[in-house]
Amino acid sequence: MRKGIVQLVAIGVVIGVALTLVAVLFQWLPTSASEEFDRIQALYWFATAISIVIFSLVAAVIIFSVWKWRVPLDDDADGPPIHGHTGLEIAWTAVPALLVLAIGIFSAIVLARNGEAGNRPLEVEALGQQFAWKFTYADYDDLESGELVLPLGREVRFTMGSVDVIHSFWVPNFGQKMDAVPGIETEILVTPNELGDFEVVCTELCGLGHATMRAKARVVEPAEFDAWVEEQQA
Ligand SMILES: [Cu+2]
Repeated sequence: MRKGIVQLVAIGVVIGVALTLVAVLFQWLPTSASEEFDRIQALYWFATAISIVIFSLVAAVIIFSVWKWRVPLDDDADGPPIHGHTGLEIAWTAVPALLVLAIGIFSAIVLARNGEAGNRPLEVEALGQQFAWKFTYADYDDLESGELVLPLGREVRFTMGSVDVIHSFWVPNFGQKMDAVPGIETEILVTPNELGDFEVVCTELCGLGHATMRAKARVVEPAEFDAWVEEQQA
């Protein structure tokens, strides 16, 4: 019995370590460049850690059972009668319920925080048209730009619109994505927290030129942003 438990745990640990390596050594998600994506990634790792533990446990029990309790091919006898185990059944119902609840609460918090517009976000309208994006800065005399330039650390509220078909605004590194639908105003919040060049991608098949519907997103220091605005307005 004692030896069996040690073997079972050992199998579980080996599976858990292998899965952890697969989760950590490969880059599954784009590098985060926004506060919103940081929260989403925290949630992702929380759910992944829980999944690894549960999967390792279940797989270890299955492998151990197949290894220890396999009957010979010609054994047609009935197995021993099993009458269940109330404690075990309560545990395997309660524990997953609590884990799902924890993931649900964590998700609700992330969703609420990511949808919370702060004090005075920078307003940017992202207008989709086959096959380009146009960005309009309402706070700066409706300055228009084909390039998306954003100041570091300032919350941005994107308002999406489309003049023809459905498009979808997505910057993979911001972790936020929203459809741009003709006749409907949709919005999304992004707080860039990394400097650099990123890509704006249309992620809704919108016609023959869909694959080319891309724009550059550039996150710069606030001072550099002000200089850019001045230069554009001049
Ligand atoms: Cu498009």
